[in-house]
Amino acid sequence: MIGQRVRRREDPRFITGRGQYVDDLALDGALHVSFVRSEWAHARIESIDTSALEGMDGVKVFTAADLDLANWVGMPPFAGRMERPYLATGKVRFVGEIVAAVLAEDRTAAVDAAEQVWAEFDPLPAVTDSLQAVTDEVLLFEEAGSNTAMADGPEEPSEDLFAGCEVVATGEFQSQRVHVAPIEPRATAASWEDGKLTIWVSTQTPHQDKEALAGALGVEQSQVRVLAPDVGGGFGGKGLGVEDVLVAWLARATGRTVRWTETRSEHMVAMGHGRGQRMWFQLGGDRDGTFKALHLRLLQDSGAYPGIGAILPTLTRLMGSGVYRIPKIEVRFESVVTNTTTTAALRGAGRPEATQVLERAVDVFAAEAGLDPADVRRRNFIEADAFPYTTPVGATYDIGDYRRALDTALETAGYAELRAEQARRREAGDTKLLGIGISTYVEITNGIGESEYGAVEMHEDGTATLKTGSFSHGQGHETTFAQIAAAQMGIGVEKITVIKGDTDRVARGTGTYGSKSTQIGGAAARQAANELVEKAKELAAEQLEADPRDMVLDLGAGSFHVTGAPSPSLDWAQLSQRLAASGRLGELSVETDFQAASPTFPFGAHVIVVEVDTETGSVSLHRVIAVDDAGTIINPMIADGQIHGGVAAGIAQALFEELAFDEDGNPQNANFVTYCIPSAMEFPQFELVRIQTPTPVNPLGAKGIGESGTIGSTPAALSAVIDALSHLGVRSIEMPANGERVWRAIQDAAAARSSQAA
Ligand code: MCN
Repeated sequence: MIGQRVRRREDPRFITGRGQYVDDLALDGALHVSFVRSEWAHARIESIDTSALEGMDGVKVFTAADLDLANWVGMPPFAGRMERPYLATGKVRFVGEIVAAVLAEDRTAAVDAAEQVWAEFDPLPAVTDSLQAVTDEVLLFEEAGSNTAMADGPEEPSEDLFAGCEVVATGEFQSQRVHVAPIEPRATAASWEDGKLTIWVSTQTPHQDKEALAGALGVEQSQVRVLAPDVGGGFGGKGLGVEDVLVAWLARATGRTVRWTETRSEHMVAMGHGRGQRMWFQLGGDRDGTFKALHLRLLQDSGAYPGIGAILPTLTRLMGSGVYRIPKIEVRFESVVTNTTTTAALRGAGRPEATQVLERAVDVFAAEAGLDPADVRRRNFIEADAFPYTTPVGATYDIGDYRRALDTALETAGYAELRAEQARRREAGDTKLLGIGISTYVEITNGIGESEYGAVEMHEDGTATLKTGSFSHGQGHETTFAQIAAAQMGIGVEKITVIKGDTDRVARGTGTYGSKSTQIGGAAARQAANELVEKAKELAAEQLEADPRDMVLDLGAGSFHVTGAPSPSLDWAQLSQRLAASGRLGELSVETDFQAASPTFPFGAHVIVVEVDTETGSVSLHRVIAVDDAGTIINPMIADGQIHGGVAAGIAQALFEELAFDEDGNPQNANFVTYCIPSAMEFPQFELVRIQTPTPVNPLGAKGIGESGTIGSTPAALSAVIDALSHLGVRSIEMPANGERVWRAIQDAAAARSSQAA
């Protein structure tokens, strides 16, 4: 079962339109909420006039004055300093902040009524850039006295950090703000019955949401049931939001079921954005390519109300050494608030930024030392016999073979031939130049070494239910977790139903983020299945009047017998039926928690080849080679799908996507007409090569795969564009590197060449 390309069991449901998302729920008599959102990025609220709604049939309106909720706190360190009122009070701090909630009997009536709310604002200067925010000239939270939400590390490198370095490569790098963009925007519905809240949320973390909801609403956790039905993607961005709490509160206040489904353009300003980190690097070493010291300065744009986005630089710092042996590393980070949508987690969350800046630094170093970028990487790899390896920034890598990953990628790419083709085109004066980008990465999954819940129970017909505290919102756990349990129990995958996302049916859980589900949720499923097998052996021994110590499970047949004597035997169904007959079937169930010993560190190497049209700046992808190591692979088909999605998302940041704001803080492209999400049309067939270095950290040997593609691909794609133009003198291009920006880089380099010649 482990390592088999079992087809995703959830797909027939999705493909035939039978998925059940929150917005599909038939909730008779529900009120619809429409949020009135600020069109100002930074302004004092002078007044909110709702009088036009008076007398409108079935319409109710709520402003901050009506609420009895304490403020929303994005993360504990920001409590008391930078909190968000659920409905704006005093001032608004970003375009999209909620000013009022309007309820009506149907969705269109709610939207129409919301348009009749009139608020007067007194505009304030907007802080739209982290560089501007850090000056503190305009403050978002006057009482906090600073726009800095969080900062750590020495401001300047130690005096002797680069002592003895023959080369110090320096540069600036911008990991621009991008959208999470799941296919399903957020949607929530809530109703109260006998003091108990039932809330349906499009989320990744049902159990954490239950705890947070209980806290926010001032009720016991037992008074909250969170149900997450099918979720159309989360990519790190879906968890409990202010809107979800408001919907629950409004349902309580009105005594009615209340529901909300985000529109796409609302979603683009209201759900947390990803990335938004500006970085400066100094990488020092010797002319032969050996690294000696690294300094990073990270400036995170947290958006208006700091939350998880503000603490992500700690992960960037943690992964600051990458796959390289760098004796000395110093990192300074600051997270600042700006008058923009709050930043949050997006596939990779803090780790892509580390790989992006480090791989850029390595390329610049290689160029300055006059060395091949692949050779520089090889010279500095942490070698395969060095694990476990602790970096100067405090990460202890479990296991890796970085050299093998790069060699495999370059061999698959045909590196020497690609370089020859690149040279041929340059010499021929071709206007379609070839660029080859290399990236090697290591990332961290199950970052804080969490535990996860798993339970298995047998039914009379020999089928089983597997309950997990992980949550699948596209990853395919219904298939892979069933594979894991089936492998231990010797029954077919189709006999195991995976239950998740219902806090009344699944006792506890942490949800899904940080690509941790397989290594802890999957490991919990395995542990539960194993414990069930042990219980079943005892119960079968009792039935067969044998010594439990002699009982074995024949995994091929899924039946229990005495060792060396295949008959008599009892298969799972027979055993279950016998136990059910005596009212003892309940004994065939197990609940357990798997505690991981530590995080795991998946790694890989990506090679991306692009063609750059020097006349237009247009970039097209020529080849994408991805070598990713996530240890033991449970289902190669699903793992490939994860890499495909991840690689596409990573390349999208490098070449296509960017959320832009004007100087007043107005989003410039908050819809799918102007925000450039690439489609399958833009991508070549991905060439995936798998290597498997099982981790010693869990019995499955599995590390996470959900984010690796994103982390490895962005630097390779950007580097390929710069590489194509390096002989023209182009040294750096900001992301997304495509079209006008590339064309300008070519023109600027030409101008610099001619002014040098003059
Ligand atoms: N898998 C495997 N072998 C491994 C590791 C994983 O077969 N060694 C399989 C798993 O069993 C699972 C899938 O690959 O079916 C992803 O597993 P894992 O790497 O454990 O990641 P999670 O399940 O915890 O998913 C989280 C991860 C994250 S953090 C983001 S962001 C992301 C991603 O997954 N968001 C996604 N992939 C996504 N895929 C879809 N379709 N939608 C999202 O929102």
